[in-house]
Amino acid sequence: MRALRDCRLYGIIDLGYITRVGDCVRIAEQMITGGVDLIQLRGKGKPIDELINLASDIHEITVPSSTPLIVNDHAEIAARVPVEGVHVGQEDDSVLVVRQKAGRDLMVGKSTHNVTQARAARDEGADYIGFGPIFTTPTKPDYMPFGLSDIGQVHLGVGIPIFCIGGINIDNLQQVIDAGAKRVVMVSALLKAHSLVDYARCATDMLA
Ligand code: 3NM
Repeated sequence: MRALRDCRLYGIIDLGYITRVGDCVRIAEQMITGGVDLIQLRGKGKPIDELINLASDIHEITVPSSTPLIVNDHAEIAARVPVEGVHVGQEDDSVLVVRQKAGRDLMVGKSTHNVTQARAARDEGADYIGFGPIFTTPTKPDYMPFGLSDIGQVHLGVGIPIFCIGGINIDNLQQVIDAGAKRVVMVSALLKAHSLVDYARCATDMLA
């Protein structure tokens, strides 16, 4: 499996953007072809059983390409499907509880929204953090973006991989990189792209 330190572009298959759930495997394939390093399955409000089946189908194609598959929120999925990790938010289970529920020592990522939370997530044992929202995002419209200003600071002291997130697309990616980011998450930009493969290739080239 690809190590986190080698991951630059993180793609999220967010079911909120996908009209046919049956498209998820094809989308994962396109992400892999385009060079996405790490994939998350996110299905807010979807039944766990549906997410278990989807995670299992997607995992069959992520494994041969050594692409880690992370599931959002539910450690219960990781107890049933051998995905590589679980991602949690500030209001969700602690890193320890995630590993207990999953019953194994898998990767755990945590969403953080300021530098203090970023350090706390590291101290709690998170393997990586999301850091955002950098820009206004259609995926989480109620979140107040904080811009580029803290990206430099969070990269100084946290010591685990940091994925900047929130409203990032090809048009603003260079600004995010210039502010100090090495890794980013893209959700809507990738899922709405005319060609997901070409879009992802362009982003991975910029992050290389
Ligand atoms: N988490 P897009 S922002 C899922 O700041 C998520 O923690 C965020 O989607 C955070 O790339 C976000 O479409 C949405 O803006 C990112």
